[in-house]
Amino acid sequence: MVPKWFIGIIGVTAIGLGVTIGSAATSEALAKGTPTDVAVELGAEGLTPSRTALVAGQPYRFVVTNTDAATHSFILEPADASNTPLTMENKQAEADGIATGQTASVEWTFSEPGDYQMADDRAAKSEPGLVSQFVVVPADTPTLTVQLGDFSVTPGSTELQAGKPYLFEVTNTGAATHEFVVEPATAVDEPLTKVANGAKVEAEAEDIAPGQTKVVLWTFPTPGDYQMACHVPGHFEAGMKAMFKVVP
Ligand SMILES: [Cu+2]
Repeated sequence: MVPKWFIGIIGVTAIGLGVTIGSAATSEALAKGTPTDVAVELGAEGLTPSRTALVAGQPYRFVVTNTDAATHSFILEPADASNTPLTMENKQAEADGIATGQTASVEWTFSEPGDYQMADDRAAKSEPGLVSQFVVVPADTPTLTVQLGDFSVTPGSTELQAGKPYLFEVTNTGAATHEFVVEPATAVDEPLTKVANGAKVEAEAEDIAPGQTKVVLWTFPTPGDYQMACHVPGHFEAGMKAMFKVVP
């Protein structure tokens, strides 16, 4: 017969252990170079990756799920290439014949920073939507670990440097869906913008589900006061903002 107080302690210890094991496993995994997952949906709407900015020299595993009615292939290649998968030793960055409902994975470490794309090139000629561009940043790019809670923003850093690219890794640690917007300190839902490859890009990541991580790569050309905020209705008012400075 185990006394009730003992069960209580076991319960608490188990929770404590769970958390400890969880975080220890994460740092150990990073040290050993266990790949970071990049979920990719290959659907009727095209290719939707969970991350659009990766870091050179770090291992990734692209977990590609085909939700479309047709069979597709998946390749990683330089931006604007056509059916030219990256190669490493005798390995090619591709997965062929992914049937409807199937998931395939491709593990890859990018040795060089640059502009890349993921594509189903065999279909790309008739379906240009099956291409999605992403960037690989140099290994020494500073990364900010941003946490979105219910209802707070933990910015990771409160002083950044102008003219330097930063990779914001934004994780939703809350129970509600959040978004991540970078804007001037006095603004409300006016994300910073830039033009990249002729298209307007906003400094934000929308629809971040609980537990999900999205990334935003941003360079601040102008010093000043800024904030990271969530503009899901009511969240900003509930405290979802964190101020930071960009110094010259
Ligand atoms: Cu929110």
